[in-house]
This record gives sequence, C-alpha cells and structure tokens, in this order.
Amino acid sequence: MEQVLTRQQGELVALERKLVIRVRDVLANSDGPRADLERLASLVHEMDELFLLVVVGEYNSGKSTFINALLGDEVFAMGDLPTTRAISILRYGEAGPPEAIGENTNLYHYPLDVLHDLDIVDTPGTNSIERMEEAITRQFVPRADLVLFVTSLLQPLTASELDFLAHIREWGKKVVFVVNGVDRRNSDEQLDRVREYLTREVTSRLGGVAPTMYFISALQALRGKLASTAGAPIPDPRNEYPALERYVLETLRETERVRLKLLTPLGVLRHLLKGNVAALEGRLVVVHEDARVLRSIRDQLDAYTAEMRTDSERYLIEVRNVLYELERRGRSWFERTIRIGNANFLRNKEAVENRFRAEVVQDTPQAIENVVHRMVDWTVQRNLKLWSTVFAELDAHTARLRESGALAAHGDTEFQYNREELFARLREPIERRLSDFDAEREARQITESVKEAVMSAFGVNVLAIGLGGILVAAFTTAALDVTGVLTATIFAIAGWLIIPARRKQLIKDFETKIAKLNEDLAALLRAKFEEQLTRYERQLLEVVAPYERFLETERTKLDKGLDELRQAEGEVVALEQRVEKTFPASS
Ligand SMILES: Nc1nc2c(ncn2[C@@H]2O[C@H](COP(=O)(O)OP(=O)(O)OP(=O)(O)O)[C@@H](O)[C@H]2O)c(=O)[nH]1
Ligand SMILES: [Mg+2]
Repeated sequence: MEQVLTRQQGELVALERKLVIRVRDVLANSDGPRADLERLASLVHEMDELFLLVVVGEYNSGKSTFINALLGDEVFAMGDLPTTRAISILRYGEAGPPEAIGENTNLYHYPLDVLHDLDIVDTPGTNSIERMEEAITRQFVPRADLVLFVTSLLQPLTASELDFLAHIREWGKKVVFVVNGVDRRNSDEQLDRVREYLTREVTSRLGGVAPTMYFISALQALRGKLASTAGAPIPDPRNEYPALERYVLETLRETERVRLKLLTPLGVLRHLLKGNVAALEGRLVVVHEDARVLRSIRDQLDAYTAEMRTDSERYLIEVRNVLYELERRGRSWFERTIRIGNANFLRNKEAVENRFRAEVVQDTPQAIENVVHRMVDWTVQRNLKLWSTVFAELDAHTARLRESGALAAHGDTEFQYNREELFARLREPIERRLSDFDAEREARQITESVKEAVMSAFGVNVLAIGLGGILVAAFTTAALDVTGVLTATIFAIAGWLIIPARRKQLIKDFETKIAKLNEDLAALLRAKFEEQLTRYERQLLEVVAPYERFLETERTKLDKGLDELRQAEGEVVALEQRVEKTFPASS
C-alpha cells in the first residue's frame, strides 16, 4: 500500500512540476511580474524539499516557546520583547550553533526524530514595531506546507492577525490555530468563549470550514518536559498541548503530510494564476479601450474625408454656376452683337475682344478664384479641426484610463512600458502637427499646386502671377478663341444672309467651349482635391497605424496568455481533486 501511495505521489509531483514550469513560461511570455516568476522558480526546488511546518503569530505569542516544548529543550530564544529576528529553520542533525543561510534565515539542527520528515520553522513575530520582521514572515508564508498560527488567549484574533490570516489564506495554506497561554485563564468558561469566538470570526470573516484549534500552554509544556520526573507539575486537563504534539509528531508523518505537501504548489499556482488572470484581463480592457479610441479616430477621418468630398462637390457647383452666368451673358452678347448693324465694330478684332472681356468674361476668373480659395481654406481648417479633435480625444482617453487605475495597476510590467512609449509616439506627432499647423501657408501651397495644374491644363504660360491671373489668362484664351473665330469667319464667308446661321453656330461653339472649360476645371479641381485628401489621410494614418499594429499584437498575446492561464487554472483544480482523492484528509 505504501508503495502504491509513493508511486502515486511521485506521479502527482511530476505532474505538478510540469504544470509549475508551464505556468512560469506562460507568465514569462506575457510579461508577468518578476516576483511571481521568482516564486515559481523557487517552487520547483521547494517541491523536492522536506515538508515545511511554519509557526507564525504576533510577537510574544509563544511561538518559540511552543517549538522548544516540542523539542523538550531551549533551542530558540524566548522573551517578552520581540525576540526571534530571523526565519529559523529547524532540521534534523546534531545540535550546534545556528548557521546563517541567506539573508534573514538561520538554519538550526536538532536530533528530534520527527525532523526526519519535516522542517519546523520559527518566524519573527508580526505586529511589532519592527515591520521589517513582519515582511520577512509574510514573504516566507508561500513556502509553508502547513501553518501553525499562534495567538494569545488573552488577546485572541486581533485586527492585524486577521489581516495576516487573509494573506496566508490567499496562498491556499492549511492553517491550524494554536491558542496559547491557557495557564493564564480566569476560568474554563473563558476557553469555551474564546473557542466559540474564534470559530465564529474566522468562518464569517475568512469563510470556509471551522478552524482546527488547540488550546495550549506552551510554557507549562516546556516546563513539564524540562523538570525532572519527580518535580513535574501536575498536568493541566485543559492544556491540549499533548494533542497538538501528537498531531505534529504522528499525523504529520502519515498521509496528511503527503497530502498537504502536494497541495502546497497547487495553492501557490492557484493564487498566482488568479492574480495574473486578473492582470491580463485588466490589460485587455486597456487594449480594447485603446482600440476603441483608434477606431473612433479612423471614423473621424472617414467622416472628414466623406464630408470633404460632399463639400468639394458643393464648391464645384459654385464654379459651374459662375460659368453658367458667363455662358448666359455670352449667349445674349452674341445675340446682340452679331448683327449687320455692327459690321464695322465686328471688323475691329481688338474692340470686339475688349468688349467681350468687359461684357461677358467680366469678373469670372476672380469669382472662380474666390471659390477655389474658399474651398482650400475650408479643407485646411477642417483638417486642423480633425487633428485637434483627435488630440483632445487621445488626452481624454489617457486621463480616463489613469483615473480608472487601468494604467497604474501594471506600472511595473513591460506592457505598461511599451504602451506608454507608444502612446508618447502617437501623441507627439499629433501635437507637433498641431503646433506647426500654419493654415495660411498650407492653403497657399495647395492653391499653388492648383495654379500649376491650371497652367498646364489650359496651356497658360505666364510667370509670377497668382491663381487669379492664371484664370484670367485661361479665360481670355478661351474667349479669344471664340471671338477670334468670330472676326475671322464672318468676313471670310461674305454674305450677310448667313449671319443668323453663323451666329447660331458661334453660340453653339461658345457653349461647347464653356462646357469643356467647366469639365476641365471640375476634373482638375477634383483631382487636386483628392490628392490633398489622400495626403491628409496618409498623414494621420501614418501616426495611428503603428499603434494599431501594436494593439493587435498585444491583444493576440493577451488572448493567448489568458487562454493558457485559464487552462492551467482548470488543471490546478483537477490536480487538487486528484490529491484529495488519493490522499484523503485524516480528520
Ligand atoms: N504564561 C505563559 N507565558 C508564556 C506562554 N508561552 C510563552 N510565554 C511567555 O511569553 C513570552 C514570549 O514567548 P516567546 O516564545 O518568545 O514568543 P514568540 O512568539 O516567539 O515571540 P517573538 O519571537 O518575539 O515573535 C515569554 O516570556 C514566554 O515565557 C504560556 O503558555 N503561558
Ligand atoms: Mg520567538
């Protein structure tokens, strides 16, 4: 039977070890806290070590006295002031002076049989003003296989003890309560009241089953052992020290010890997994929040682009209307001017051109220039507004995250570091763009490029003039085309009879010309405008895209990490059940 249990124990240890290593790898890959990684690394070794019975409690509660009683010897110093200053591990061997092993840890040896199977650890008391000593004890708790929690009968379960107990519970430790100092009781009823009080408070405040308790007098027990048989005091029937000693010396040499030892790594895993699942979930919230903000930025960019397209059509309609007016004036001008009575005038090419310019072309180029300017200004202004909104949104977003604590919670992890760095990289170019934004200069540049396009499209080649001048030139060319044809043809094909037909033809030519002009101008403006929109779009996307990629990577990593951690959580539960089934609790 023993052999079967040993084999099963070996199997379980192997499974646990594999799980611990796997969880450590998963945590390492998901930027888990360094302290957790270290804990898991030492856990792998601790699994091979002896069972660790750790005695904890507030200073002066009698921890050292209790261990001395167990040994029947005054191995550890006892005293009314905070006495034990370092973790003191007691191991089987020849008694001798303690040996310092690592910071704050001393190793003692004593030839007590039970120490073949377990190490007993005395700890610095908690709740003294030496908080450092409490920290040492807290740090040591995760290693314990069983915790003996020593509290004083005269002051059972203080607030700080409750807090410390909660810490022990987090690591899934089994705790046995030792109420020390029964020799100081006023009455036996006092013991019953304390037992009742402890049971009630522990179950209601910490949850779980009723605590295992021993009411003892460590001092009496120690004195009893040290005294010669003749001088031994009469045993106190309410001192449960003998039962506690039996528990430690006997029960802990049986299945119970194996069971608890096997449960220790699982408790540690359970605790670390819980914390890390919560941390990853928290990061995932941040990543989703970030992604939402980036989506909103993209949406705004889309809205901007769509709005600009619609608006650009509105401006193009304005251009078309200006040209309609021109066309209307032209038509009536031809009707009025191409008449026999105007023969003399029509012979004068220059006069015809001048009048055509004055009466038909009028301020058309300026009007169009004006529309173009407004269109460009609007585009630039709206783009500036887009960047400001994006900037404000990013800032509000970070403020929200800071406020919700989503950023602070993971202050020490690589995730946080990357995120802050990337965020700065996202924010910085936006801020720069805003501070460098010179709407006037930008509008001038765009207008300049429109000007160049008009020049090349309409074959105008005039140096050093603005868009207005270019348009005037373009219109003059178009106008001269028509009037040139007018003066040239009317007199080449003599015969006044055909004048009405000519006029009709000229008007038609003129209309075609204007339609073409309108078409060319619209196409040109549209192309220029699209070019500008694309540039604006690219500018913003160049800033946002790396961050989107980072988030995508991060999300995949977190999802994977969470999956793996949750799966490990499931395995911890399964292993716990297997341990409980193979090595059932003794009581
Ligand atoms: N009356 C009485 N006194 C006790 C008992 N156990 C311990 N004491 C006394 O209480 C004082 C503290 O005992 P220690 O064993 O040093 O207490 P500790 O918990 O180890 O204290 P720290 O090492 O400071 O954390 C000593 O003076 C002991 O003699 C007991 O059962 N009854
Ligand atoms: Mg002590």
